[in-house]
Amino acid sequence: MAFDIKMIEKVYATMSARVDKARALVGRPLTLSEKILYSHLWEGTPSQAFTRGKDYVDFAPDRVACQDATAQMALLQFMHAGKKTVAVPTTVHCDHLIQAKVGATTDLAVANSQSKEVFDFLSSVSNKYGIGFWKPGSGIIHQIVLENYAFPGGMMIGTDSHTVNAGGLGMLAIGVGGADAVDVMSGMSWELKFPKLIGVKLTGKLNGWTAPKDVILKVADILTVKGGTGAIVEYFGEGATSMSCTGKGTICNMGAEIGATTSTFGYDDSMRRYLVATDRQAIVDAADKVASYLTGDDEVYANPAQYFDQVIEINLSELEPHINGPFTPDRGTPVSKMKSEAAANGWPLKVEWGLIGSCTNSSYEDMARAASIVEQAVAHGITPKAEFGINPGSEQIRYTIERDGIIATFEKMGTKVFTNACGPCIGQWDRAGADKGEKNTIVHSFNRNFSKRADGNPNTHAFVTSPEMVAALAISGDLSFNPLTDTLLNDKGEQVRLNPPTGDELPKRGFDVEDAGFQAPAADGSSVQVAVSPTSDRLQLLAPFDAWDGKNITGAKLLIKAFGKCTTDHISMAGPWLRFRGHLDNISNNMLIGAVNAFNQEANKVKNQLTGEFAAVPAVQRAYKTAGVPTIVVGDHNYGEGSSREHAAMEPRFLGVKAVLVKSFARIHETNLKKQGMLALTFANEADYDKIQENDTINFLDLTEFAPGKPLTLEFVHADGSKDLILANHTYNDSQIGWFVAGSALNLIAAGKA
Ligand code: MIC
Ligand code: SF4
Repeated sequence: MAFDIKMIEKVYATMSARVDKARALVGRPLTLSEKILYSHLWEGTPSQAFTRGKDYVDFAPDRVACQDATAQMALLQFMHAGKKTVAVPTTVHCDHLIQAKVGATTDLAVANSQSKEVFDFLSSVSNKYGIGFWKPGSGIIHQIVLENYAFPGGMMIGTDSHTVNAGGLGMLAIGVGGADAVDVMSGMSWELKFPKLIGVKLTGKLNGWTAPKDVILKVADILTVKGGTGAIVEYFGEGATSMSCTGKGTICNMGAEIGATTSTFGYDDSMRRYLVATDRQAIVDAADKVASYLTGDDEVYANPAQYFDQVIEINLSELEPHINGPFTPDRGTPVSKMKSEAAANGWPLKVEWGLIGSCTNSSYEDMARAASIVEQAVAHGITPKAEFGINPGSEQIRYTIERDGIIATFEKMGTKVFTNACGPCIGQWDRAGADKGEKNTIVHSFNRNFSKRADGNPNTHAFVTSPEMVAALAISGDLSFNPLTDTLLNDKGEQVRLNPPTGDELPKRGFDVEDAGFQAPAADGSSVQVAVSPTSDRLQLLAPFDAWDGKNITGAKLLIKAFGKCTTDHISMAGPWLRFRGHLDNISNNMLIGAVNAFNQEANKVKNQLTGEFAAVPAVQRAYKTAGVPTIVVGDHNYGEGSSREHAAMEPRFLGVKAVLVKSFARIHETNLKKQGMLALTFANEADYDKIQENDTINFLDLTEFAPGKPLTLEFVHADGSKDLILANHTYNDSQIGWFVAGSALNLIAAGKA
């Protein structure tokens, strides 16, 4: 489990040499993001001034991390790559498949028995291929990575969109689909469009009720869910250095919600403190020697407008606590405006549940500050109005907060302590009464609040806020409660005010843990057997997808024209479906069931053009597949927002969808589609979306001339025989066209041609 100091020292040695060279080459000071990017160029990639947002560049990440729900597909693909061990340090974390219901001990035991087959599979594949395995209950992937593996100036990828959390420790950590991870685990380069750069200057200092969470809630409000697409967000300024390392992690974590490639902060004292507290003095020693390379050049931070594509400035001294939602993380409301906003929008004011946890807010500091609010409420004799649940981020955090009495404080208010895992954040929440579909409000410290995400109920209004605000709102039971100005009634009939939260950034007595839950791989895994039962409904070995037949796709039918927001939760829902993440055929039965059909505004009800009947999307698509009819999917902006789950790309591929044509894509989803041999296309003219009709038949006219930079022409034949020619842009380069031709990127690796 130990971090690899030799590897880190090597990264730092390369860094000093390459950064100076790059600075000379581009002829100007460099941002931190550029320093890390240049020092991780794939060996042989020429150092040059890359065009941001345009040039595809090959990189060599230092690490890979996978979580259980995506690792199954990633490792099933890796098994086809024909390698003996992974080429770079890799870990697998069991965190998504554990339900929150009764409380940690029972829930973990249930998960261990219900998902035994999957955990055994992940454990044995890890053992075989030299992968570190973190057992169920050890914690959430991103907290464990921050505690053990992240280091300033490093670059890592992970099969989860919130891999970006490690930016809190000065890394460039990027979420990818499993197929991208397979490239790196197989010893190949990893390709990324050279990102644009957004600078966020933080002035002033957080105070009172305001927390790091509010910084990102504000940034999300400014940039919206697609404002960070294709960009790295780099934070700097006095406000950045004055906050904790885990607080920085929170901010970077939720950068996924604005579509950012990743976010990061320069190396500073907060990182030193965190590294020391997590037993990594050796990294501090190494990093201190190259400290100037681990942050942006002074000129950059003094004149950010000259070096970043966009600059945002936030004064932390004036920032108010925010509550974002419902249904989207970028709808920001400052706490003082909640009363009027909720009334204007008809949001239920009564808070039913407060949940603290998820990879974005489950650090020691988060728990300590939230507990300080609970402590006050208890001391004042205030009875909490809502139910309360917490998920600690890791066993190390749980053990330490138990030792320090923080769990006992939470329990004084009847708080349920769930397993160190994702739990309610990914719909693994067996919430009593959720199936009744009542309109209700919950508040949580997670990052995402898409419809149905936490409890499956489309009428649950989920609001995202800081852990301390979750505590205050759950105690008051009122969404419009403003702890800065309002009072609460105690059991003696007195009006009392809560003081602002307090709490240690790091445990005074250090972290402690008995069994962190790590399993090291076998030194030689060649004799380890990996068994997948052919009758399993949870795991299925993959069969390669067919190569392109070299012809234009003709006679394709429109499967669905998706209306409005279509996140990966809409395309491949999590919650109850997580159990099928290792079985492509079974999980394909959730394909696009959450997407709204633009023609009838209903979810999971589309026309089967062969019969004229309406049915569920997966059923209609299976009917087309059986009839040998190709299909295409049409969508709106930011299609595939959210998760890195490649199931959202593999399912349509598996069921015979050929192309996805949308106004714009979220980054990871676009790459996932390409990797799986699909056509990911965007309207050259967005208004053409309106021309697409329910009974359309589609012919590609020039797919045989598929080439980089050349739009494709699609003919849409309408029911009355009239036609529209629609121009579709794409971002495929030569090697990506190779994936399409071969049927998938993996087909090329397996054939030894990648
Ligand atoms: C999420 O937060 O949506 C998830 C679940 O962690 C996903 C990964 C997955 O779908 O397994 C993510 O963010 O990438
Ligand atoms: Fe888990 Fe939620 Fe974090 Fe995704 S966002 S990794 S589901 S805790």
